[in-house]
Amino acid sequence: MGMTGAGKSTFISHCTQRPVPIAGHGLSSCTSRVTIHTMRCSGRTVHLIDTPGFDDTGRSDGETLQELAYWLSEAYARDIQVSGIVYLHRITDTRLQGSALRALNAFKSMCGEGVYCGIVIATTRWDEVAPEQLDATFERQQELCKKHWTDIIENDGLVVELSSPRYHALEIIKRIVRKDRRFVFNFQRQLIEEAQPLHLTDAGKILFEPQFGDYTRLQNQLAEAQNRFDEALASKYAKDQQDAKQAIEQVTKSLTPLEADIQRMQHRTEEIQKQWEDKLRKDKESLRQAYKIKKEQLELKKDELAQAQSNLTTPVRRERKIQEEVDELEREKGEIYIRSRQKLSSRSTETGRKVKIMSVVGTSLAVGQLVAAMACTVM
Ligand SMILES: Nc1nc2c(ncn2[C@@H]2O[C@H](COP(=O)(O)OP(=O)(O)OP(=O)(O)O)[C@@H](O)[C@H]2O)c(=O)[nH]1
Ligand SMILES: [Mg+2]
Repeated sequence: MGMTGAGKSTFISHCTQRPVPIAGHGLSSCTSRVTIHTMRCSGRTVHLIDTPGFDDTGRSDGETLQELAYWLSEAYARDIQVSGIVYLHRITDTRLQGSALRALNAFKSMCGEGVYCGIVIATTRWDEVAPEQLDATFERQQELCKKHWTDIIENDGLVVELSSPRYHALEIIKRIVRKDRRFVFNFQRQLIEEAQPLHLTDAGKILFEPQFGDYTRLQNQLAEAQNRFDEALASKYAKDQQDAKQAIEQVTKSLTPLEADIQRMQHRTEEIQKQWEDKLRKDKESLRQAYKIKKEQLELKKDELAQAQSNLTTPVRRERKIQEEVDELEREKGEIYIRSRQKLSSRSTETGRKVKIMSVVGTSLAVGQLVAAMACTVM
């Protein structure tokens, strides 16, 4: 877990030795961001779950928390527990305040103190620290440990510098495997056992505090503007009417997107599950379409290449260019295929929630094999 851009996907890529998937190629249309990546470590199969980060410009925190709620409640319903949490933090960020601090506090509340011992805070971007800034950067990390991470450290959580990213990433995974623990998040208990809507969970309260503040303020402004408009109507004074109307329009413009977010936060688990299963189905379809299109493009390009090769007058340069295009299409098609296998699938709706299986598709295993693997290694 961690803020957007902290290095979560890169961390996973160090572990699995696969490239970080690039957005685009029909993948950008996917709403869901949680992906599963499988690796072997110390003779065990390890499933790494990549999560979206808060404070993403392309998406509200409400949607991100909702996706995490979906994934965590699905896992809880199936008795699948997390063995460890890696929280990524960019050490080059000079300040921890505002939305970043709120996201950290929401993360801590999501875990709950009982899970702190399973947290490894991994600091990234050490390669960007100039030698003359190293001391100051270590000091900053110490300050973070004292000020913001103390509770995690006091409860046996760990802070690791990813200065040799691949080596340290693997060491972290080895430690988690060695400890062989299973955790239930505070967030999971609140969502499922206490049936709390998102905004009343501890994490939701922290994360949405500013939105609720803005919402109340805008609603008051709207009521005020509405009163002014009514008064202007009664006085029949055209300029006042015009001004009040403009104020109403302006407030409504800011209020509408907030309202959608607020509504999302008030959802309970069953609604979230229904919505996300629907989104996953749509994602699956859009990936299937993207794969189909890429395959057709590839076949056409291959035909073009065969024709160019059989035609003796084709310049070598042209033939090479078409070959490059074929290679690129092959790569893109392969990427879509891998990506579709890293997605949570919507199989859960087809199989029913009572069956204790994990509704995921792994990177290198068939669904059946992965389900068996999850049953053995994660439960
Ligand atoms: N120099 C440097 N760049 C890094 C490091 N870790 C990640 N990056 C880069 O930072 C950018 C963001 O990294 P990601 O791994 O995609 O970040 P993320 O946490 O998955 O971000 P979201 O998926 O948006 O939540 C990428 O361009 C990475 O190459 C690091 O240790 N050093
Ligand atoms: Mg990522």
